[in-house]
Amino acid sequence: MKKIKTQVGIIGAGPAGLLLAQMLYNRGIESVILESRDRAYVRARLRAGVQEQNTVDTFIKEGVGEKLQKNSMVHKGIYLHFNNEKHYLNVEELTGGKVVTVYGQQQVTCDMIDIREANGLPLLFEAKANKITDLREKNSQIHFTHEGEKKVLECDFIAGCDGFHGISRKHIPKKIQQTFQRTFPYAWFGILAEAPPACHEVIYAHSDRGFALQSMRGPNLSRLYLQVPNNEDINQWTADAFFDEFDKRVGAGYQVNRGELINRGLAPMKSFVSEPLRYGNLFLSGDAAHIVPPTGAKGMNLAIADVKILGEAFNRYYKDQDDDLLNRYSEICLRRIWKVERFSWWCTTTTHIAPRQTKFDTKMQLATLSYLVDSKVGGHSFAENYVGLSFREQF
Ligand code: RFL
Ligand code: PHB
Repeated sequence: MKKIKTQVGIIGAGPAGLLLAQMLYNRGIESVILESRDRAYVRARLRAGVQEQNTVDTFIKEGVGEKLQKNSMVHKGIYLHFNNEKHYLNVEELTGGKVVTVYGQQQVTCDMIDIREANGLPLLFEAKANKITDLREKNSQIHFTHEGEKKVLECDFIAGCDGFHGISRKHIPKKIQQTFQRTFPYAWFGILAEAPPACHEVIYAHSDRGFALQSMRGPNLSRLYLQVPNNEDINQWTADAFFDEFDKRVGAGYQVNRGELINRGLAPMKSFVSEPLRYGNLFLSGDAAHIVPPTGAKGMNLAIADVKILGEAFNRYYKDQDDDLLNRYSEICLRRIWKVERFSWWCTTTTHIAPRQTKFDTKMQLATLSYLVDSKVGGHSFAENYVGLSFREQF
């Protein structure tokens, strides 16, 4: 069986795995990325759009932010629509100057793949990790299949960056692993339309008909979402039916710009955390350890926050033989993870209509939204979370 060796074996070429590999490269640490999907699939996967300042700063600092700086859009606030009224929350003002950046996860993933390949560094596509062994020994092994052959990657450490459906998390023994979860009784039907966004910033809309969200991926690309039942057959929807429903939900006279639908997908909504993030030589990062419902745009940002700490922890280990940050990795990340889980759960339950919701529940949602736009304190708390919690308490 073919055996390769590296310092850090990374499972998964999503934003978490790719950024970690880049951080390690910048610090002179070797890594190999194993990715089960093919290159074209990974490059085309449409997902997140809104990046916190922390995330953008990290991409720039690690040398993968050049295209992002040229082609992204800065958003200084959000529109909240409810009760058929439009309200603006000036996030920049509420946070003393912080903003978010709209640049597709798909684009930043492509940028990181291009940079890794241009540097001639190992990134194996169609390389599926099947099993991990010897997690508590000096060296651990990832057993994977590549080019029809079974192979082994031997490493000092393994970074499980293989998303929610990956294999890494399953290697933490049940007697030490605790999981916490909540599924929501609705999903997001998301489309990408060839049409200029009718509003230059993101709109979150509460309506009796269900939630709607307008975002974008460029000056001529609208990214729109509608709350739908979990089992919705999204292929039944015509483009016009989608846009008609969208306008009704956003209300306040809003009219979306219509165009050809170039992508459609159904995203389930789930909150999930697995504790701890470490077992022996295995470290989980990103969706492999936790997921949030997409309302509030936190999933990728949280993945990047984990990696920022893990990359630094590996650096201290290899540079100074200091394993203190590796030992505290799980605890440090979990403090942030639970705050972000709370925000995403709160954004979701405040703006979506649950199947058996009462009129009282709806009044509570509307009062909460109204408090956000009428009270400086309410707005401030939302804005602080939306732009991304500070890292100050963490290292
Ligand atoms: P990923 O991106 O899922 O990458 C995991 C990678 O691991 C590979 N893999 C394996 N490779 C080898 N062997 C195996 N056995 C493997 N098993 C899996 C997979 O093929 C994949 O390439 O996880 P990562 O890196 O942790 O990144 C997490 C983010 O992708 C995710 O949190 C966000 O997309 C969530 N999200 C959003 N996050 C934001 O920060 N801002 C947003 O605006 C935002 N919008 C969204 C979102 C997610 C959405 N969906 C589709 C759930 C909007 C939507 C609709
Ligand atoms: C997106 O652009 O895909 C997006 C924007 C805001 C969200 C979630 C997703 O809250």
